[in-house]
Amino acid sequence: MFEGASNLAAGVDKAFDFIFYISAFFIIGITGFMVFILFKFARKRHKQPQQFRGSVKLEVLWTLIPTIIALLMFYYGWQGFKPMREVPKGAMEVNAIGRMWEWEFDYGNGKRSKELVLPVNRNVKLNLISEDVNHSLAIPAFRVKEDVVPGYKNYLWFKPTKLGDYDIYCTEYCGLNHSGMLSKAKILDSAAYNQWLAELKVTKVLPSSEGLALMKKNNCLSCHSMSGAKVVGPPLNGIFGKKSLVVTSSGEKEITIDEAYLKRSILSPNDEVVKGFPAVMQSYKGVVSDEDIQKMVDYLKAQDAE
Ligand SMILES: [Cu+2]
Repeated sequence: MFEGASNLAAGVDKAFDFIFYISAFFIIGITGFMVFILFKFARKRHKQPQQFRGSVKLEVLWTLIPTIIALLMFYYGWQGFKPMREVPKGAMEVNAIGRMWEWEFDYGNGKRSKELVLPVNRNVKLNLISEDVNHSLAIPAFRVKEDVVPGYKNYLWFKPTKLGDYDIYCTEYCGLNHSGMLSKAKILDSAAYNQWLAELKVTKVLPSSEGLALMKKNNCLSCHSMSGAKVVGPPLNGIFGKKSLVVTSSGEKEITIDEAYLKRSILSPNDEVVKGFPAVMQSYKGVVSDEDIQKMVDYLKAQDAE
């Protein structure tokens, strides 16, 4: 296995190596023994095969030995796993946000980046937050992987021990572009990290995520992405104020996406459908209150300011 780059790597590698070598020993041993037996006890002409009854000695051995091996596997696995759930005091905290289909890392005070940048030799706790569906954050070089589940507070921690760039994957199938949900962990020395953080621009903090919560509640995000990806309907991020070609019953026309258009699109969605998308959305008239619609529209409006 490639070399680990965190304090947790040694424990994981030990368990992995133990299981790997035991497995290799038995697959070679059993196959070899089987081939040997095939030749040694091949049927000979005019000879009756010998008959056996059970053997207590053999049965005790083939129960005891595998039990001991399995318990040892558990022991090494547990030893590697236990420290992963015990976050040391004073660890720096970063929010790791998963959404269809990208990772974003939040260092506090509105500072966010798409790559995880960290100082070497410092304990880091990642708070795992999902904005939509189940994801899983995996950084193989650090030997860490944890599920990122909406509404559930999960975390992982590690101490990067080597400078360099390491791959980040999503390892829970989360839809169309799951395999493209990639990022990098960049480990810098502490001076370079401090400089990077100081130069990182503050992303506009959005006024309220209430609108987003309402959009989730009403299943808007089942068909519309907030990442620019095309799902069933057009993506909803950064659209406010933009021009768009729509199809109406009397032909195509160009409209500006303003508050009025967004509201019309919720109440009578099939009157003006963005070109290239099917007219399949249900009306939310009477389903969502005017007040809630306003909150969702406000949220979409704020999304434009980046
Ligand atoms: Cu994912």
